[in-house]
Amino acid sequence: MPTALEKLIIACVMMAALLFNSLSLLRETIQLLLVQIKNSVSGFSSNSHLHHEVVTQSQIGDRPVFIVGDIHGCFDELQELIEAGRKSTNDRELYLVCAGDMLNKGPKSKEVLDFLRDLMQRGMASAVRGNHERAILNQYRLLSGETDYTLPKRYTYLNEFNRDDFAFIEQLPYSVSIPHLNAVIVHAGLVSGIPLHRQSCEDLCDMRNVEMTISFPWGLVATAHRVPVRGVAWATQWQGPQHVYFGHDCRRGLQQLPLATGLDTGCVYGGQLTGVVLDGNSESPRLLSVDARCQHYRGKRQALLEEQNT
Ligand SMILES: [Mn+2]
Repeated sequence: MPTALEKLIIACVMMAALLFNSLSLLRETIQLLLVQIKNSVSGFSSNSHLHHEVVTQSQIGDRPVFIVGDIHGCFDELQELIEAGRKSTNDRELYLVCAGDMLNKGPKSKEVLDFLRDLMQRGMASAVRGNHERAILNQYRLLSGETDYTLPKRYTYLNEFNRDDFAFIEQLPYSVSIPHLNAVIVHAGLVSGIPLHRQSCEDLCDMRNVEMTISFPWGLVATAHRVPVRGVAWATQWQGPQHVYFGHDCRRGLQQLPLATGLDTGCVYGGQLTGVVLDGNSESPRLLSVDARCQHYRGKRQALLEEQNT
């Protein structure tokens, strides 16, 4: 028979376990609510299935998947990279997946859009949206809302876009999952430990870092940051189970981690356009890059450095 003291200890342990469980449940509920509030404030609908596309094995068939980083209107480099991808697979047809920021900054955004839409209509490609697609949609909203709205200089090329073009951008998902390859593609990043449908759409588009803090009574809490001043590169904290392929972080360039691959190698700034071939038959993913034809766009930071050097 347990003594009174032992009974008290058992009761205390059980109470603590109950309290811990309730707190975990409460934390999860609050997290979900916060994401929903964040998403709805940013104008995202609560239909998470619209945001997260799943591409099945039967859709892809035996085609190798070719995931390409930030294109930013670099149409010629994209064509060259796809050609290199085909050659590397003995001229097999590829299933293209773009990791966001396909448009803006570079010289041929309209050509990239038309090319991708054509591939998608033929079931040969998928793409996620990046922060630049989001910026284009913001411009479109302003354009359709205000009669005398003038596009800022860097967006004047959107005058060539028609309603269907914007509708195409609007339907792009925030993530593409390919379960049979254990792969998920997002533009910017993911917070480890949170299921896809509970992630903030905004963070998927523009996070770079994640900061882990311990707070009472929630325990370890992860916060995503767009500006990489606080925390560390999110990919270094990613625990899986899927391998994440992403873009958005050209300052860090090519990132090769056990469960995450960063593909933005700054083509539009005169760097390279990079893609990775995932072939269900072959052992390891194959990285391919082509050089930019020229420096299509000068980033703010780049311009500052050049000024300091002259
Ligand atoms: Mn981006």
